[in-house]
Amino acid sequence: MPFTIDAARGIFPNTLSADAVPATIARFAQLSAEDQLALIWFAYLEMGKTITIAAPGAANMQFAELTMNEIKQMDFRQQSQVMCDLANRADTPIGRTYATWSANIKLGFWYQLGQWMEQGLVAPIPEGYKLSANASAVLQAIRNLDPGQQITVLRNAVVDMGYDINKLDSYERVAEPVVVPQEIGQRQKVTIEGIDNATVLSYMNNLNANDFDALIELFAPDGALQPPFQKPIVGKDAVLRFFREDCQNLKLLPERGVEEPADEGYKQIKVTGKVQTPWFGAGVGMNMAWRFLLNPDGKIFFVAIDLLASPKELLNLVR
Ligand code: 45D
Repeated sequence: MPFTIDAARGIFPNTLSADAVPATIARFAQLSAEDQLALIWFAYLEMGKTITIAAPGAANMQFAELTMNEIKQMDFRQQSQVMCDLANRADTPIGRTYATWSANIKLGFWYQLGQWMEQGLVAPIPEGYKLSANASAVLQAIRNLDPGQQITVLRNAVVDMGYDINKLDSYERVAEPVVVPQEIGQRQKVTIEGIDNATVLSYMNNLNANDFDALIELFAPDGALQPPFQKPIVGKDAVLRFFREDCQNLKLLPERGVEEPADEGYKQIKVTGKVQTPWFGAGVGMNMAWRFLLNPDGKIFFVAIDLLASPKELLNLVR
């Protein structure tokens, strides 16, 4: 086999991803739980002035409902404790339940808590709460990011909370049900300047249509997908599970790309463009790159998805 996954990760090495995101998350993780919660609250309020989060669907919220109701019954002191425990990744029953949820269920849970905090049903951040100097600096760093990077920081902060799932002996993952793929007649096809590769075009079109069964057939059996700021997910089963759990209702808006031969009959293709998440719709366009490595059969051996450092990177197609 000419390529390893590790070697494939290095294709198109000039691609500048938004390093400010993991750097900000690392600084955030050093803060006290109280500072973390207050900081997210302030960031969330500020962002809310310019962008709106879509309310999660009921199908999504039902999985968090028992826990949400439990929290609603508590007094303010207990509620604050639950939120701090989540930020501290403490080993508590709620922390363990939270750990089993998909990213979207975790986000829906916090969305609801945020609403209840505003309505006075859940303990608010104390009035006049003063962030530590470090926390203020992290908040300022978030203000300086572009909106696509800001929502990625928020998402990562939420996903990292709760007990560490790897420390649980056995558990069942909880994710929202998979929607039916969009009907063929309803589907729109993307066009990408400089790219006519059928695998890449089908990748975009199938993901946009939530057609994960067709999408996974574009991958080689040992193929891998690397989401932004993560390690590669390897093998068709694991990639399909990721699509079903984490990738529903995305909107991929690829714009341009380059295609060139690689060693031993492989082909490398870089595409740049925008991606929208159902949480923010057209309100936030994230600047993204896809770096594909196709095997000689035209199957995806590797694809990395990167959040780009700046809009300028959309035009960076150098090899
Ligand atoms: O702690 O080609 C309070 C892949 C205060 C698939 C709060 C992809 C207290 C392949 C405010 C209550 C997926 C990789 C908290 C493409 C507190 C592929 C609440 C890319 C936490 C293109 C906070 C997809 C709240 C991408 C409610 C890049 C925060 C998708 C809510 C990116 C934050 C999606 C939300 C992103 C953030 C979504 C809803 C970045 C959502 C972010």
